[in-house]
Amino acid sequence: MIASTRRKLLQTALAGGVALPGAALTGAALAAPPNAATYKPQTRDLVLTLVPLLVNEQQNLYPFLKEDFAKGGLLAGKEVYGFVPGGVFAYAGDTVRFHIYNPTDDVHTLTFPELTQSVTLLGKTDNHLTLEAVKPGIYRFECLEPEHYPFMWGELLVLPAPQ
Ligand SMILES: [Cu+2]
Repeated sequence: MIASTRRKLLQTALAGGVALPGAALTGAALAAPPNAATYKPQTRDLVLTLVPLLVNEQQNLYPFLKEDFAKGGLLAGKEVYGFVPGGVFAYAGDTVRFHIYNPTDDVHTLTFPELTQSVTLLGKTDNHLTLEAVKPGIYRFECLEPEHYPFMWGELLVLPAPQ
């Protein structure tokens, strides 16, 4: 469906409560989100994958990395990995269950310093971390491996429950 047609359907739906094809949205559903008193906390199952971005093994693919990883180079003693996705979201009261995949051969951690929660992922393994009844805020998560600091991090944004 082209964007302008979709936009017109959405405007019609917002004005008169017409269901959108394939979206099962009605006027009632669009009227207002549930308020905080009626919001039922959910369990959010989120997959994180640990992904190499600029690592030693890529020096033949990206020749500039040889200089970066050399003694005195910009990335000397470091490797750049990322959490994918790097930003995750929940509402207050939700349970957030992370299933983390580490397809690399490096050891990583998924650590929430403020929440004192952490799991270690050996190479080529997966693991889980669950946060119960999260409170509103922005929570940084990171890998504690010194070689991956300060590059490997993300944030969990916990919004106040819908009103
Ligand atoms: Cu790491």
